[in-house]
Amino acid sequence: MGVRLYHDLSAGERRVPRGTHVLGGVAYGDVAASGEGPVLTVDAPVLAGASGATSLLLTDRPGRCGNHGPVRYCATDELVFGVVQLHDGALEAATARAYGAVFEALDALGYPTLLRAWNYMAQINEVADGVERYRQFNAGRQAAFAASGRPRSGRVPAACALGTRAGPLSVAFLAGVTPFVPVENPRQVSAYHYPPEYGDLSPTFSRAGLARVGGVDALFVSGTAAIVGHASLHANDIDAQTRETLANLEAVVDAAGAYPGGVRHRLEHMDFTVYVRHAEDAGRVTALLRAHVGESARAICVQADVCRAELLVEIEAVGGLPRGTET
Ligand code: 3EB
Repeated sequence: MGVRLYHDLSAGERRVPRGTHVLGGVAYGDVAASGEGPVLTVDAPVLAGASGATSLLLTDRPGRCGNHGPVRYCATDELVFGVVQLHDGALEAATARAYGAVFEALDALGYPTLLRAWNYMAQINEVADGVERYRQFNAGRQAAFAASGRPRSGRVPAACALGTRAGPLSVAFLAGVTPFVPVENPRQVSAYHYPPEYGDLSPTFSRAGLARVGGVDALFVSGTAAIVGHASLHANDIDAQTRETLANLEAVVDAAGAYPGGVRHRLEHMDFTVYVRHAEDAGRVTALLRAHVGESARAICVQADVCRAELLVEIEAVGGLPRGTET
């Protein structure tokens, strides 16, 4: 079954192309809720001209949708997209519960391979009970991977983790039945090998995942920032952080293309979600992105806190999926 990526930059009601169905997605800012498909609503303002934006995966036939515990999902024969939101007064425990629920759903439904996760939480850089909330999230996430018998390094999903203005811990995921190829960035220490200075338990994600989705070779590039080795670079310099981020994106896409039998993706043909810590940086970041990948670059731009306090920008990308267009 065909799968398409639909980046909708309009607020208000979603109008998906005729003859397509929402497998799931993420909605930012001011978007009207809709009953169809599991779409995670994220309380983060959309910038650069729009007041709301939605990133959806569309299928040409309706999926089988339902609930498993706190997880809402829609599935095709090869893929399942799901969302879970849990109140997170105690973020580490809430994260372990959320991921535990995701893994239970995947086991019950028969989709063993978690390919991509989107993570959002309020006050991501605040210290609560002596530990930064992002670090609590990492501890809960890693514990849940271990508890489900999944690896905590190597074959781990692509991901992103961002701060919202308010709201519960919110996780969306895409999983499948066949293995995917995890991709690392030669310029960066793997996040699952970050040293303890960034938290006692390291983040459980790959820099990207190559997967066969809807009959095409898709590349899901994780949230990418101005980190080289394991260090954040260019404090307080949005232009330099953006350029470093673009260099990292190029390096990941290159690394993905080096796999035998792998398809070469090009940044020029990918779809982006840009997260800026400060709304006033949106224009600079999107200008630098366009200068790098072309004026027709398709980017959703969102104001969100990034998971290290000194990072001002994070960019994620999807390649290979055909684009849904409005009819
Ligand atoms: C980094 O490279 C920046 O915790 O799931 C990027 C993508 C980041 C995913 C995650 C964090 C995550 O470490 C932050």
